[in-house]
Amino acid sequence: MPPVDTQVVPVRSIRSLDLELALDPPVRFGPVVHGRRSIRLLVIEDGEGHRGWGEVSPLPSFSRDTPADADEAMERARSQLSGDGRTIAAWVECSDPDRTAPAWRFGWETALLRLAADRSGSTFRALAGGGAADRIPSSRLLTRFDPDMIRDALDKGWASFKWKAGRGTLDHDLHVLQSMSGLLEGRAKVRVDANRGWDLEDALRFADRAPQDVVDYIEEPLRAISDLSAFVRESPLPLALDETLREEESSALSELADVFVLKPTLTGGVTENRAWADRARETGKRLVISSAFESEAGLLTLLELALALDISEPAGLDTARYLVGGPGGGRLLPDGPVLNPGEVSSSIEKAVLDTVG
Ligand code: OSB
Ligand code: MG
Repeated sequence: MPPVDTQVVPVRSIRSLDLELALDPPVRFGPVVHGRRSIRLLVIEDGEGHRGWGEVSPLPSFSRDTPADADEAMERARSQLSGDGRTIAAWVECSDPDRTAPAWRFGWETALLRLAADRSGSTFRALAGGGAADRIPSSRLLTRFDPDMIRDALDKGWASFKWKAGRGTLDHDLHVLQSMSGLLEGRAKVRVDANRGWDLEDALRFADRAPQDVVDYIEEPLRAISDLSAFVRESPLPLALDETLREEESSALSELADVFVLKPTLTGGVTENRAWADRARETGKRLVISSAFESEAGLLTLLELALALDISEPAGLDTARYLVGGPGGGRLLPDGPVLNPGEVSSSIEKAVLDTVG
Protein backbone atom coordinates (compact mmCIF):
# COMPACT_ATOMS: atom_id res chain seq x y z
CA MET A 1 0.00 0.00 0.00
CA PRO A 2 1.52 3.36 -0.95
CA PRO A 3 2.12 5.94 1.79
CA VAL A 4 -0.83 8.13 0.83
CA ASP A 5 -3.29 5.63 2.32
CA THR A 6 -1.60 6.14 5.68
CA GLN A 7 -2.12 9.91 5.54
CA VAL A 8 -4.45 11.15 8.32
CA VAL A 9 -7.36 13.34 7.22
CA PRO A 10 -10.05 14.86 9.42
CA VAL A 11 -13.50 14.62 7.84
CA ARG A 12 -16.08 16.91 9.43
CA SER A 13 -18.96 16.68 6.98
CA ILE A 14 -20.24 14.41 4.25
CA ARG A 15 -22.88 15.71 1.88
CA SER A 16 -24.44 13.80 -0.97
CA LEU A 17 -26.77 14.64 -3.80
CA ASP A 18 -28.73 12.10 -5.84
CA LEU A 19 -29.52 12.87 -9.48
CA GLU A 20 -31.63 10.98 -12.01
CA LEU A 21 -30.22 11.38 -15.50
CA ALA A 22 -31.90 10.27 -18.71
CA LEU A 23 -30.15 7.74 -20.95
CA ASP A 24 -30.66 8.73 -24.58
CA PRO A 25 -30.80 6.43 -26.40
CA PRO A 26 -31.77 3.97 -23.66
CA VAL A 27 -29.08 1.39 -22.88
CA ARG A 28 -29.32 -2.28 -22.13
CA PHE A 29 -27.62 -3.38 -18.90
CA GLY A 30 -27.90 -7.14 -18.62
CA PRO A 31 -31.47 -8.21 -19.38
CA VAL A 32 -33.07 -4.78 -18.96
CA VAL A 33 -33.14 -1.67 -21.17
CA HIS A 34 -32.70 1.41 -18.99
CA GLY A 35 -33.92 4.90 -19.88
CA ARG A 36 -32.60 6.43 -16.68
CA ARG A 37 -29.44 6.32 -14.59
CA SER A 38 -29.30 7.26 -10.89
CA ILE A 39 -26.06 8.82 -9.75
CA ARG A 40 -24.85 10.12 -6.40
CA LEU A 41 -22.28 12.86 -5.89
CA LEU A 42 -20.36 13.08 -2.64
CA VAL A 43 -18.66 16.17 -1.18
CA ILE A 44 -16.64 15.97 2.05
CA GLU A 45 -15.03 18.77 4.11
CA ASP A 46 -12.36 18.94 6.80
CA GLY A 47 -13.79 21.95 8.71
CA GLU A 48 -10.84 24.09 7.55
CA GLY A 49 -12.21 24.99 4.13
CA HIS A 50 -10.80 22.05 2.19
CA ARG A 51 -13.02 19.75 0.17
CA GLY A 52 -12.96 16.48 -1.70
CA TRP A 53 -15.54 14.89 -3.96
CA GLY A 54 -16.45 11.60 -5.54
CA GLU A 55 -19.21 9.71 -7.30
CA VAL A 56 -21.07 6.72 -5.89
CA SER A 57 -23.26 5.21 -8.60
CA PRO A 58 -23.97 1.46 -8.42
CA LEU A 59 -25.07 0.20 -11.85
CA PRO A 60 -28.24 -1.94 -11.91
CA SER A 61 -27.70 -5.46 -13.34
CA PHE A 62 -23.91 -5.14 -13.06
CA SER A 63 -23.24 -3.94 -9.51
CA ARG A 64 -23.66 -6.37 -6.65
CA ASP A 65 -24.27 -3.42 -4.34
CA THR A 66 -27.26 -1.09 -4.33
CA PRO A 67 -27.84 2.52 -3.28
CA ALA A 68 -29.00 1.10 0.07
CA ASP A 69 -25.52 -0.43 0.62
CA ALA A 70 -24.01 2.98 -0.12
CA ASP A 71 -26.44 4.58 2.36
CA GLU A 72 -25.34 2.17 5.08
CA ALA A 73 -21.65 2.76 4.41
CA MET A 74 -22.21 6.54 4.40
CA GLU A 75 -24.01 6.33 7.74
CA ARG A 76 -21.14 4.31 9.22
CA ALA A 77 -18.68 6.98 7.99
CA ARG A 78 -20.91 9.78 9.36
CA SER A 79 -20.95 8.22 12.81
CA GLN A 80 -17.14 8.68 12.95
CA LEU A 81 -16.91 12.36 12.01
CA SER A 82 -16.29 13.82 15.46
CA GLY A 83 -12.90 12.18 16.19
CA ASP A 84 -9.34 13.27 15.47
CA GLY A 85 -9.31 12.03 11.93
CA ARG A 86 -8.08 8.72 10.57
CA THR A 87 -5.89 7.47 7.83
CA ILE A 88 -7.50 7.21 4.41
CA ALA A 89 -7.23 3.42 4.63
CA ALA A 90 -8.96 3.45 8.04
CA TRP A 91 -11.79 5.67 6.75
CA VAL A 92 -12.38 3.24 3.91
CA GLU A 93 -12.25 0.23 6.22
CA CYS A 94 -14.55 1.63 8.91
CA SER A 95 -17.27 2.61 6.47
CA ASP A 96 -17.37 -0.72 4.62
CA PRO A 97 -15.75 -3.35 6.85
CA ASP A 98 -17.34 -6.31 5.06
CA ARG A 99 -16.48 -4.92 1.61
CA THR A 100 -20.04 -5.08 0.40
CA ALA A 101 -20.23 -1.61 -1.18
CA PRO A 102 -17.68 -1.19 -4.01
CA ALA A 103 -19.44 1.80 -5.62
CA TRP A 104 -19.28 3.53 -2.24
CA ARG A 105 -15.60 2.70 -1.84
CA PHE A 106 -14.82 4.15 -5.26
CA GLY A 107 -16.56 7.46 -4.51
CA TRP A 108 -15.49 7.70 -0.87
CA GLU A 109 -11.84 6.82 -1.42
CA THR A 110 -11.54 9.25 -4.33
CA ALA A 111 -13.22 11.97 -2.21
CA LEU A 112 -10.73 11.27 0.62
CA LEU A 113 -7.79 11.47 -1.78
CA ARG A 114 -9.14 14.70 -3.26
CA LEU A 115 -9.53 16.12 0.25
CA ALA A 116 -5.96 15.10 1.14
CA ALA A 117 -4.79 16.68 -2.12
CA ASP A 118 -6.65 19.93 -1.41
CA ARG A 119 -5.11 20.08 2.09
CA SER A 120 -1.56 19.59 0.82
CA GLY A 121 -1.67 21.52 -2.47
CA SER A 122 -1.43 18.30 -4.46
CA THR A 123 -3.81 16.61 -6.92
CA PHE A 124 -5.95 13.50 -6.82
CA ARG A 125 -3.94 12.07 -9.65
CA ALA A 126 -0.60 12.61 -7.93
CA LEU A 127 -1.86 11.00 -4.73
CA ALA A 128 -3.37 8.10 -6.66
CA GLY A 129 0.01 7.24 -8.15
CA GLY A 130 1.00 10.04 -10.53
CA GLY A 131 1.74 8.34 -13.84
CA ALA A 132 3.72 9.61 -16.80
CA ALA A 133 1.28 10.44 -19.62
CA ASP A 134 -1.09 13.41 -19.77
CA ARG A 135 -3.60 11.86 -22.16
CA ILE A 136 -5.06 8.53 -23.18
CA PRO A 137 -6.87 7.36 -26.32
CA SER A 138 -10.56 6.57 -26.09
CA SER A 139 -12.43 3.56 -27.45
CA ARG A 140 -15.64 4.41 -29.34
CA LEU A 141 -18.64 2.54 -27.90
CA LEU A 142 -21.04 1.00 -30.44
CA THR A 143 -24.17 -0.26 -28.73
CA ARG A 144 -25.38 -1.13 -32.25
CA PHE A 145 -23.83 -1.31 -35.71
CA ASP A 146 -23.96 2.19 -37.16
CA PRO A 147 -21.88 2.63 -40.36
CA ASP A 148 -22.20 6.44 -40.35
CA MET A 149 -20.94 6.65 -36.80
CA ILE A 150 -18.00 4.39 -37.65
CA ARG A 151 -17.03 6.47 -40.72
CA ASP A 152 -17.34 9.69 -38.74
CA ALA A 153 -15.23 8.32 -35.86
CA LEU A 154 -12.52 7.09 -38.25
CA ASP A 155 -12.36 10.51 -39.88
CA LYS A 156 -11.90 12.07 -36.44
CA GLY A 157 -9.06 9.70 -35.57
CA TRP A 158 -10.62 7.00 -33.40
CA ALA A 159 -8.53 3.82 -33.60
CA SER A 160 -10.49 1.58 -31.22
CA PHE A 161 -14.13 0.50 -31.13
CA LYS A 162 -16.03 -1.47 -28.54
CA TRP A 163 -18.89 -3.48 -29.95
CA LYS A 164 -21.53 -5.49 -28.12
CA ALA A 165 -21.99 -8.95 -29.63
CA GLY A 166 -23.80 -12.01 -28.34
CA ARG A 167 -27.28 -10.55 -28.59
CA GLY A 168 -28.48 -11.94 -31.92
CA THR A 169 -27.52 -15.08 -33.79
CA LEU A 170 -23.89 -15.97 -34.23
CA ASP A 171 -24.15 -15.67 -38.01
CA HIS A 172 -25.61 -12.20 -37.67
CA ASP A 173 -22.77 -11.14 -35.37
CA LEU A 174 -20.16 -12.52 -37.77
CA HIS A 175 -21.83 -10.76 -40.66
CA VAL A 176 -21.83 -7.44 -38.79
CA LEU A 177 -18.19 -7.86 -37.87
CA GLN A 178 -17.32 -8.51 -41.53
CA SER A 179 -19.13 -5.30 -42.51
CA MET A 180 -17.29 -3.40 -39.83
CA SER A 181 -14.01 -4.84 -41.02
CA GLY A 182 -14.76 -3.49 -44.51
CA LEU A 183 -15.39 0.00 -43.14
CA LEU A 184 -12.31 0.04 -40.91
CA GLU A 185 -9.80 -0.76 -43.67
CA GLY A 186 -7.17 -1.56 -41.07
CA ARG A 187 -7.41 1.87 -39.43
CA ALA A 188 -8.93 0.66 -36.15
CA LYS A 189 -9.51 -2.46 -34.07
CA VAL A 190 -12.67 -3.78 -32.50
CA ARG A 191 -13.13 -5.03 -28.95
CA VAL A 192 -15.89 -7.59 -29.08
CA ASP A 193 -17.84 -7.77 -25.79
CA ALA A 194 -20.28 -10.67 -25.62
CA ASN A 195 -21.21 -10.06 -21.97
CA ARG A 196 -21.30 -13.82 -21.40
CA GLY A 197 -23.78 -14.42 -24.20
CA TRP A 198 -22.30 -17.63 -25.70
CA ASP A 199 -21.78 -21.26 -24.92
CA LEU A 200 -18.31 -22.69 -25.56
CA GLU A 201 -19.12 -23.97 -29.03
CA ASP A 202 -20.48 -20.64 -30.27
CA ALA A 203 -17.67 -18.67 -28.64
CA LEU A 204 -15.05 -20.79 -30.40
CA ARG A 205 -16.94 -20.69 -33.68
CA PHE A 206 -16.99 -16.89 -33.43
CA ALA A 207 -13.29 -16.70 -32.53
CA ASP A 208 -12.33 -18.97 -35.45
CA ARG A 209 -14.44 -17.26 -38.10
CA ALA A 210 -13.94 -13.62 -37.02
CA PRO A 211 -11.60 -11.55 -39.23
CA GLN A 212 -8.53 -12.07 -37.08
CA ASP A 213 -6.67 -8.82 -37.73
CA VAL A 214 -9.72 -6.67 -36.84
CA VAL A 215 -10.47 -8.05 -33.39
CA ASP A 216 -8.48 -6.51 -30.56
CA TYR A 217 -9.85 -9.05 -28.07
CA ILE A 218 -12.99 -10.95 -27.10
CA GLU A 219 -14.39 -9.81 -23.77
CA GLU A 220 -16.42 -12.18 -21.56
CA PRO A 221 -17.50 -14.62 -24.29
CA LEU A 222 -18.89 -17.31 -22.02
CA ARG A 223 -22.02 -18.03 -20.07
CA ALA A 224 -20.12 -20.55 -17.90
CA ILE A 225 -16.85 -19.57 -16.24
CA SER A 226 -16.00 -23.28 -16.11
CA ASP A 227 -15.54 -23.15 -19.92
CA LEU A 228 -12.98 -20.34 -19.84
CA SER A 229 -9.91 -22.55 -19.77
CA ALA A 230 -11.13 -24.62 -22.74
CA PHE A 231 -11.82 -21.38 -24.64
CA VAL A 232 -8.33 -20.07 -23.96
CA ARG A 233 -6.76 -23.36 -25.13
CA GLU A 234 -8.57 -23.24 -28.46
CA SER A 235 -9.23 -19.58 -29.26
CA PRO A 236 -6.92 -17.82 -31.71
CA LEU A 237 -8.03 -14.46 -30.29
CA PRO A 238 -7.06 -12.84 -26.96
CA LEU A 239 -9.45 -13.07 -23.99
CA ALA A 240 -10.45 -10.05 -21.89
CA LEU A 241 -12.15 -10.49 -18.52
CA ASP A 242 -14.48 -7.93 -16.97
CA GLU A 243 -17.38 -9.47 -14.97
CA THR A 244 -15.19 -12.48 -14.07
CA LEU A 245 -12.69 -10.28 -12.21
CA ARG A 246 -15.46 -9.71 -9.67
CA GLU A 247 -16.24 -13.40 -9.12
CA GLU A 248 -15.20 -15.11 -5.94
CA GLU A 249 -12.70 -17.24 -7.90
CA SER A 250 -11.35 -14.16 -9.71
CA SER A 251 -7.78 -14.70 -8.60
CA ALA A 252 -7.36 -18.08 -10.34
CA LEU A 253 -9.61 -17.21 -13.30
CA SER A 254 -7.75 -13.98 -14.02
CA GLU A 255 -4.68 -16.03 -14.96
CA LEU A 256 -6.57 -17.12 -18.07
CA ALA A 257 -7.00 -13.57 -19.34
CA ASP A 258 -4.82 -11.61 -21.75
CA VAL A 259 -6.54 -8.36 -20.76
CA PHE A 260 -8.03 -7.11 -17.48
CA VAL A 261 -10.96 -4.68 -17.86
CA LEU A 262 -11.19 -2.61 -14.69
CA LYS A 263 -14.46 -0.96 -13.72
CA PRO A 264 -13.66 0.82 -10.45
CA THR A 265 -17.32 1.56 -9.64
CA LEU A 266 -17.95 -2.19 -9.68
CA THR A 267 -14.62 -3.41 -8.28
CA GLY A 268 -14.09 -0.93 -5.45
CA GLY A 269 -11.81 1.96 -4.76
CA VAL A 270 -8.41 3.12 -5.85
CA THR A 271 -6.62 0.58 -3.66
CA GLU A 272 -8.30 -2.47 -5.14
CA ASN A 273 -7.83 -1.28 -8.69
CA ARG A 274 -4.19 -0.52 -8.03
CA ALA A 275 -3.83 -4.10 -6.79
CA TRP A 276 -5.32 -5.38 -10.08
CA ALA A 277 -3.00 -3.10 -12.03
CA ASP A 278 0.02 -4.42 -10.09
CA ARG A 279 -1.04 -7.98 -10.73
CA ALA A 280 -1.48 -7.23 -14.44
CA ARG A 281 2.06 -5.85 -14.64
CA GLU A 282 3.55 -8.79 -12.77
CA THR A 283 1.88 -11.31 -15.05
CA GLY A 284 2.18 -9.49 -18.38
CA LYS A 285 -1.51 -8.70 -18.89
CA ARG A 286 -2.90 -5.74 -20.78
CA LEU A 287 -5.00 -3.28 -18.75
CA VAL A 288 -8.10 -1.31 -19.75
CA ILE A 289 -10.08 1.13 -17.63
CA SER A 290 -13.82 1.13 -18.28
CA SER A 291 -16.87 3.06 -17.16
CA ALA A 292 -20.12 1.91 -15.58
CA PHE A 293 -22.10 4.85 -17.00
CA GLU A 294 -20.97 7.31 -14.35
CA SER A 295 -21.64 11.02 -14.78
CA GLU A 296 -18.76 13.20 -15.98
CA ALA A 297 -17.64 13.53 -12.35
CA GLY A 298 -16.97 9.80 -12.18
CA LEU A 299 -15.61 9.68 -15.72
CA LEU A 300 -13.03 12.38 -14.96
CA THR A 301 -11.99 10.40 -11.89
CA LEU A 302 -11.64 7.22 -13.97
CA LEU A 303 -9.55 9.06 -16.52
CA GLU A 304 -7.25 10.47 -13.84
CA LEU A 305 -7.00 7.06 -12.22
CA ALA A 306 -6.11 5.42 -15.55
CA LEU A 307 -3.24 7.87 -16.00
CA ALA A 308 -2.20 7.53 -12.36
CA LEU A 309 -1.95 3.76 -12.86
CA ASP A 310 0.01 4.26 -16.11
CA ILE A 311 -2.67 2.59 -18.21
CA SER A 312 -2.10 3.41 -21.88
CA GLU A 313 -4.63 1.19 -23.72
CA PRO A 314 -7.65 3.05 -25.16
CA ALA A 315 -10.03 3.83 -22.29
CA GLY A 316 -13.59 2.47 -22.26
CA LEU A 317 -15.06 5.77 -21.11
CA ASP A 318 -17.16 6.64 -24.16
CA THR A 319 -20.43 6.50 -22.25
CA ALA A 320 -20.94 10.22 -21.53
CA ARG A 321 -22.76 10.58 -24.87
CA TYR A 322 -25.65 8.50 -23.56
CA LEU A 323 -26.27 10.51 -20.39
CA VAL A 324 -28.37 13.65 -20.56
CA GLY A 325 -27.36 16.22 -17.95
CA GLY A 326 -25.23 15.82 -14.85
CA PRO A 327 -22.94 18.27 -13.10
CA GLY A 328 -22.45 21.37 -15.25
CA GLY A 329 -24.99 20.08 -17.77
CA GLY A 330 -22.89 17.01 -18.58
CA ARG A 331 -21.15 18.29 -21.72
CA LEU A 332 -17.76 19.17 -20.26
CA LEU A 333 -15.75 16.16 -21.45
CA PRO A 334 -14.89 16.58 -25.12
CA ASP A 335 -16.25 13.95 -27.51
CA GLY A 336 -12.95 13.05 -29.17
CA PRO A 337 -10.53 10.16 -29.74
CA VAL A 338 -8.04 11.40 -27.12
CA LEU A 339 -8.88 12.29 -23.54
CA ASN A 340 -6.84 14.84 -21.59
CA PRO A 341 -8.10 15.35 -18.03
CA GLY A 342 -5.95 18.45 -17.57
CA GLU A 343 -8.20 20.29 -20.03
CA VAL A 344 -11.40 19.63 -18.09
CA SER A 345 -10.56 18.83 -14.48
CA SER A 346 -11.12 22.31 -13.06
CA SER A 347 -14.43 22.87 -14.88
CA ILE A 348 -15.81 19.47 -13.86
CA GLU A 349 -14.63 19.93 -10.28
CA LYS A 350 -16.31 23.34 -10.12
CA ALA A 351 -19.51 21.87 -11.57
CA VAL A 352 -19.59 19.10 -8.95
CA LEU A 353 -18.98 21.48 -6.04
CA ASP A 354 -21.59 23.95 -7.36
CA THR A 355 -24.15 21.18 -7.94
CA VAL A 356 -23.87 19.65 -4.47
CA GLY A 357 -23.69 23.18 -3.03
O1 OSB B 1 -19.99 -4.75 -20.60
O2 OSB B 1 -18.18 -3.70 -20.53
C1 OSB B 1 -19.38 -3.74 -20.35
C2 OSB B 1 -20.62 -0.29 -19.36
C3 OSB B 1 -21.45 -0.63 -18.33
C4 OSB B 1 -21.65 -1.94 -18.01
C5 OSB B 1 -20.97 -2.93 -18.70
C6 OSB B 1 -20.12 -2.60 -19.73
C7 OSB B 1 -19.94 -1.25 -20.08
C8 OSB B 1 -19.07 -0.79 -21.16
C9 OSB B 1 -18.40 0.55 -21.04
O3 OSB B 1 -18.92 -1.45 -22.15
C10 OSB B 1 -17.67 0.99 -22.26
C11 OSB B 1 -16.35 0.31 -22.52
O4 OSB B 1 -15.86 -0.48 -21.71
O5 OSB B 1 -15.77 0.61 -23.58
MG1 MG C 1 -17.55 -5.75 -20.53
